[in-house]
Amino acid sequence: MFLRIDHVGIACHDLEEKIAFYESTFGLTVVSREVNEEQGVREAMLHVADGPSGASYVQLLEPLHPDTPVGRFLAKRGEGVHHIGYGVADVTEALRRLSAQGIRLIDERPRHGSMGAAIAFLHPKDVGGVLTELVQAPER
Ligand code: V0V
Ligand code: CO
Repeated sequence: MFLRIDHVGIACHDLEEKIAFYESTFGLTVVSREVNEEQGVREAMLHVADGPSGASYVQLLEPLHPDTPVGRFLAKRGEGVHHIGYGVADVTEALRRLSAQGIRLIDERPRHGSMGAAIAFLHPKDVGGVLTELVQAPER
């Protein structure tokens, strides 16, 4: 079902500060910066590597408000890994199969994600405490 790890989402208080850290420490490059009002985040994608089924990234996430998924996460747990995003060929089909297996879907239908992707989240309580995101990259 999974093609690759598309990105690791990391929650932080100060996006620009964390971008500077990842650039200077690991030599990563920002390829996209977006505000996603629906998800309540300001986020940046930093390119890590290219593979046969597409690229992988680190996604740095700063909450737009405290009362958002990432805002609540920071208040409860502090900065750190927030979710794993797996690349899939067809997010709608993946949701159908996972739902049939009894996995609780946060999103019944795909949402708008970073860099034009279609995304959907699975509930962490049904994935061993890991917030899991499905990512269908746009056609190129
Ligand atoms: C919360 N919980 C988590 C978690 N966030 N567990 C693992 N990983 C996380 N990131 C646990 C939390 O400890 C609670 O467990 C329980 O889930 C309910 O949490 P809550 O404090 O009530 O928090 P809520 O109201 O935020 O609900 C949690 C969920 C929510 C996961 C349902 O955050 C959500 O809908 N997330 C999906 C959307 C999202 O995260 N968007 C931001 C990334 P206990 O304490 O009861 O045991 S946007 C993105 O990645 C984009 C745009 C992209 O990739 O393109
Ligand atoms: Co993400």
